[in-house]
Amino acid sequence: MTLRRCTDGAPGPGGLPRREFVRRAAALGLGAGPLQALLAACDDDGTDRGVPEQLEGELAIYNWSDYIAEDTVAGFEREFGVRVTYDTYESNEDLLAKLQAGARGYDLIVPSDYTVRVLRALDLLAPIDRRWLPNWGNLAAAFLDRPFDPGNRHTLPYLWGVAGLAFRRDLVPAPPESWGVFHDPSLRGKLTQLDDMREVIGAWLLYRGYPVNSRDPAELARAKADALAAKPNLKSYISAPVKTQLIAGDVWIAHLWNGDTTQARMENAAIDFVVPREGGVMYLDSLAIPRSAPHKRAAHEFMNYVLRPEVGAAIAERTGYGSPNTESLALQPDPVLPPAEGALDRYQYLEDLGEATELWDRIWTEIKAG
Ligand code: SPD
Repeated sequence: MTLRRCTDGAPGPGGLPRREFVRRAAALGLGAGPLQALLAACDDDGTDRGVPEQLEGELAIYNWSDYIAEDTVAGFEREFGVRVTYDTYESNEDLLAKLQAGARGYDLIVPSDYTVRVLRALDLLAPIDRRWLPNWGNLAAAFLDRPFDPGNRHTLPYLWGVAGLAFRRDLVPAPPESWGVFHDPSLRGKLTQLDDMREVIGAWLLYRGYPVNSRDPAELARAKADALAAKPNLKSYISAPVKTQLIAGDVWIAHLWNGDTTQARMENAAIDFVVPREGGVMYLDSLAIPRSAPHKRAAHEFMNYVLRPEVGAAIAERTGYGSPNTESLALQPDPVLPPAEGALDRYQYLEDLGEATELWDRIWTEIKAG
């Protein structure tokens, strides 16, 4: 059993020396408030206890909304006798804010690629113990060993997807082709963009042919101007919950992820999805265990459960996203497959912005207030 002190020599979360923790947090653009919360993120008695042998009776999951099959949790509870509490969020920034505010009861979270990098840099994730994951071998190599977590020491690939445009084929005058569709005044009030800083500013950067992770103030100023020019046409910034408005026809074109669009299409066959010609954002979301998780053994058991072919397939089927599990893909009648080699250059991954996070935060606040 690993016993790692959090409090020796007044260190920060996860046993990092306090000065080193503050240095890394500042490099990530975190201000004084979040820093204080993170400095309080050790276990109550100041230790990280590793993974116990004994399966705990509880598990707290914090996941994106609409990102699991109906019976995944119930099946796990029944089989393992573990009581699960389940909360949802709508963006990586919501997840980060919650953890930064000192939330400590979660055992499993589902951060995206760039957010994993931020959480790892702050030493807020517990290492994964493969001893408890005999189903690990079901994962396709293409989804492992990504730059945000070399060697998958802290994450297990869960689902992948892309951001683009969901639209009502029967209501729009013509299928959208460009992120610039949000500038069309004839569609005023029928358009939404994701309530997600990285996706919205990222989309406007793509529109101008800039890198989606730009740190260049001039490029970011251009993206801000484009976002503000689109704003009068938007009904709102809204993420997954926009599905009901698309289904009802109150929204005709929504900046959305492919899987959520598929879920909406299950209710209304006139809903379609396109990646604009300027390109889209691709992502990989992963299961991870916060260092402060009280039930690490149950968290590992759930991870291993999700890795079962039939459980992973049910999740991918229900959510409409791509599974990184080879055995699950084999069970799906019409699985979402990664773009072909030649089409991959249409997509970019979001990366940790480091010190530029502050600038992006400021621009996003100004866009929302504008
Ligand atoms: N309904 C939940 C969809 C989850 C999407 N993950 C988003 C990645 C953001 N870059």
